[in-house]
Parts: sequence; structure tokens; C-alpha cells
Amino acid sequence: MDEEGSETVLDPHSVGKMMDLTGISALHARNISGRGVTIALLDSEFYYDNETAERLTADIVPIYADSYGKYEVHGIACAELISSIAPGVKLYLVDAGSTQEEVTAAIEGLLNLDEQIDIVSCSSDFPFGGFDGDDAVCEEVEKMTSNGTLWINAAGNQALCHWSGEFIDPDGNGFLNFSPEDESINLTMERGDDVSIWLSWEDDRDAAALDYDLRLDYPGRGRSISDNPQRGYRGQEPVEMIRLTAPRDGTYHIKIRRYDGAGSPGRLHLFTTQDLDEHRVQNWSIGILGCCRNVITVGAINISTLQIQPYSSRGPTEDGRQKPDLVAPDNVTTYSYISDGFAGTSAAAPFVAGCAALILELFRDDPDVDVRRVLLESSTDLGPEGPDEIYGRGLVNLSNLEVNL
Ligand SMILES: [Ca+2]
Ligand SMILES: [Ca+2]
Ligand SMILES: [Ca+2]
Repeated sequence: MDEEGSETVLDPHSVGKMMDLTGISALHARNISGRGVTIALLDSEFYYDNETAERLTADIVPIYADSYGKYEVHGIACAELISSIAPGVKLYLVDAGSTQEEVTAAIEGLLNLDEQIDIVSCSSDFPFGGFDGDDAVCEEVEKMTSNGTLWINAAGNQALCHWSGEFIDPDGNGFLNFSPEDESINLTMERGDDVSIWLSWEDDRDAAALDYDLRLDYPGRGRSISDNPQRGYRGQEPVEMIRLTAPRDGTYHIKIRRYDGAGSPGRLHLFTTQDLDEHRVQNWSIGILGCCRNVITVGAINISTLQIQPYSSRGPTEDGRQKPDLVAPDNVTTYSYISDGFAGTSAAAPFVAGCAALILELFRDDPDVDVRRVLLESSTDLGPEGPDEIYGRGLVNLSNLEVNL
């Protein structure tokens, strides 16, 4: 964590202090705990031991078949935060797998429950697609939001490992120029580091006709290539992907190549699981779930300084909607990640989901109240004045609620 000199520093690992600061503790004192509210937590890791189980004060309903390894705690860390903020909720723990098909299946399962889900908290996303709210999985998400569910999604942690732009090739050699002099993005890795790289672009999603390829040159000899055909045939998607365990230390070079016959090219997005050394584009770095319409997308601020985390993904969406919507703290204490803070926008999303549950209980008897609007409008502006592409509407803050209790 960054040292911030003489600034007032909160306990860096205390979710309790953030609960005081954002009006949650005051609502608890008035016996508001999210009672009668249902939250579905979509994740793929639900391991917990007895000690952590004591922290899960919500009414837990598991919807998963797997048993999890000792380090698969991500979803339970999210559940701990929701339990702290909204201990009165009924919390469904839903294994949503790791693919868009699995997320789709999980959503169908939720739609078939006898019970209405008030809030979804999702701290996963996908780094390839249209990023414009029209990706196939967004249709599923909209089935829930149009049914009255509030979908809260992590913005992602990709601001430092993303590039996007148009295909520019002034020397006409087929390789994209990231700058006039540079046709590759450098990536420094040590032997054994794992990296995944995704390239996707604006094209027909089911019958892509622009043929781009992705290449990763190793230091010294060797390279990986992803060269799926895109010739306008059914089933050809505008996606390339490379996954590699680095064979040696050094600087790797990412290149994008275009074949003849490509029509007028749209914008491309490149995401990696490692920070890029250069040519980073922090904007447009939110995943496709965070870009779905009516989703509340949550970035992460440093709990000590209330400054945006450098990795917190930023908007806008490809169709020009402002994102993220809100920010909340990360690096909060959980039993699941006992020795470290729970870092990333993954921690920020369940924080907001818990707050939404408190608002729902507060206004349950007032059908005219739009909870989504209350959540957004009660936030505290941060960063550039007014809504912006870094902090959205600002920090979720229930102490701004105007309500007679
Ligand atoms: Ca070139
Ligand atoms: Ca290709
Ligand atoms: Ca602002």
C-alpha cells in the first residue's frame, strides 16, 4: 500500500471505520440490517473454515455443487463483507463458474427460484466482447434488472493492463502502430509467470469479418500466436487469446496484425493479466458485465486516502455511457484473507451491495422510491467535480440519506 506521508490514515484494514464514515454504523444503531432483503452473490470460490463461518452472520443459502480448495475463498470474502454491512439479509451463494455460459446458467437458475432476488453482487467479469451493453450475457443480466433486481458489479482491476484504440498502420506493414515508432507493447515477466492476453474488436459477434491476429514475441527466440480465422462465417468470433507461462525472464512484446480484406476497422481492446510496461489506456477498461445496461458498476478507492486505486477500471463504455457508477473501499479486513487486505474492486462491489440492502429495508414501504437512484444520489462526489470516468458519482455514502427514522 502507498505511503501517504502526513495525511490522516485510517486503520488500513478496518471495514468498521468505513462503516462509520459511510453511515452504515448509524443505520445499524437504528436496527436497520437489511432484513427481508435477498442478495445473490455470484462467484466461483466458496471455501470457508469454522472461524470464518462465525463471521457469516447473514442467512446463507448455498447454491453450489463443488467442494472448494483451501485457497478458494474469494466469494466467501465477499460474503463476509455483506454479512458485516447487512447482517439481516438472506444471502444466496451462487457458483457462477468462469465462463459466460456458466454465468448465463446461474442467472437462469436465479430466475427460476420461487423467491425474488432483490440484489445481485458480482465480482467477476470478462475481458473480451463489445463493451457496449450488447454482449450476449447482457441480455441475461437485463432479464434480472427488468424484473426489479439491482445488479451490482465490480468494475475490474484492469486499468494498468489494458490498451484500446483503432488500427493504425501508417507504414502499411500489417502491424498496428501503438505509436509512430513502436509496433509492440512491452511486458516484463519473470520465468514461470502466467499471463493471459485477450484481443477483441468491434465486428459482427457471431460472424466476424475483420481478421486480426495476436502475437507475443518472447525475449530472445520464440513466440506465441493466436490466429483464428475471421472471414464472415457463422461461428467466427472477433476474439484472439494467448495464454502463456513465461519460459524465461525478460521483456515480451505484444503485437497486433491485420490481414488483407479487412473493411473499415472499429476499435480494438487488449487486456492482459499483467501490467503493461507502456501504451496503457486506463479508460474503457471495464469488463463486459460492468458495461451491461442498468448495472451499477463499482470501482475501488484506497481505504486510507479515499483516492482511486490505480488499477481500478475506468469508463466510459464503448457506446459512451459513463462508468463506473460508484466507488467503495478495498483492502478491507476479512477472515478469508486474514493476513492481507481484500484488494481490488471485488471488495468494493459487495460493500455497495450491502449498502443497497440497507436502503431497501429503509424504503420497503414506499413504492415510489427508486433504490437505484437513492444509492447513486446519496454518494459523495470525489475526484474531478461532478460525475466522472474514474470515481463515477463518488463514494457510496448512506449518511447522506434524507430519511426520517
Ligand atoms: Ca505498422
Ligand atoms: Ca484472426
Ligand atoms: Ca467526481
